[in-house]
Amino acid sequence: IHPDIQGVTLIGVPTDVGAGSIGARMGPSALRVAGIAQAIRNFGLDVRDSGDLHGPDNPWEPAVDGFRHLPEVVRWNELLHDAVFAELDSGRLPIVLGGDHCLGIGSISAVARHCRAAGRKLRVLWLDAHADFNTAALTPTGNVHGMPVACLCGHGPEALTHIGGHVPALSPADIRQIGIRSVDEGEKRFVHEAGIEVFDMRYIDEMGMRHTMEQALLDLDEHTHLHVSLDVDFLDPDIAPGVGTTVRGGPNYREAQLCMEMIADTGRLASLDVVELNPALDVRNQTAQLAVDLIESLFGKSTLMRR
Ligand code: 5AB
Ligand code: MN
Ligand code: MN
Ligand code: MN
Repeated sequence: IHPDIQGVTLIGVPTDVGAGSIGARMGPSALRVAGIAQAIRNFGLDVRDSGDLHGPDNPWEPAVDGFRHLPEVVRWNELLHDAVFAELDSGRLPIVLGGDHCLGIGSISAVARHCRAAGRKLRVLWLDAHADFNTAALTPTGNVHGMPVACLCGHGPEALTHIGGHVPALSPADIRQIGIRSVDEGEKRFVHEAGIEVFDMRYIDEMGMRHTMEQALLDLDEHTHLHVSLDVDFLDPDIAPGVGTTVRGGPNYREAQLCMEMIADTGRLASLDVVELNPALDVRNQTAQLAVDLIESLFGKSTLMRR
């Protein structure tokens, strides 16, 4: 992790207002049951669990003007933005326990705002089966968990794009997407147009996870804040069934571990989202346990002493 970090704060965000199925609201509990706090404490870090944020219920309504539950999505993200910004401001590494991936808007807009104020460069690693670059016009579902990257890049409703105070919160050049294997037709064109660097599964198949991560982590320096947004559906559904939107053909256990280990080696991790875990679809909490196992690697757990 980043050498300036004073401690780690867990922020539970029990909602699925942005998702296409309910259950991600139980994600924070499942991660706690899988022992996330103790796993990080084992590195000698000060870990504070700030409990859960309290936001609106999921009304489970159809889309209005291309969005499902927009007011509720906005509210949860405003709350999360403030919580993440406060933790970064006090020198701590926030871990967002989602909740669905619409929460990337509140979390990463706060990270971007912090980086602007602190004069840090920002690199966002978006680990996901999906590009999450839909807009109201492009979305086939209206679910805002398919839109956070577009919103962060300034394409979305004002109430979501301006949460961090600066529009756009991010430039496509700040983002690297890894593990992508399901992108909608219009979304595909828009990702290309925006110029986001995408390491899709074909790239990983052909080049390997090692080369992929070397490319995604290129040009980090001592001033870089590294944010990881881990959508659990990044992982192959054979090892991670507890997600609402499974897509076959994701990274296997060893590939995912290597990905985390190479991020750890940079020593630049400064914030993290763990999202889209849906315990209602899981088997004996195995997906939550796997997420905790991977987070241990992300924080530097390795088999042998490393030089
Ligand atoms: B996730 C889909 N592209 O927009 C859409 O899990 C799926 O945060 C989005 O990556 C998946 O609804 C969102 C079909
Ligand atoms: Mn996602
Ligand atoms: Mn996804
Ligand atoms: Mn999903």
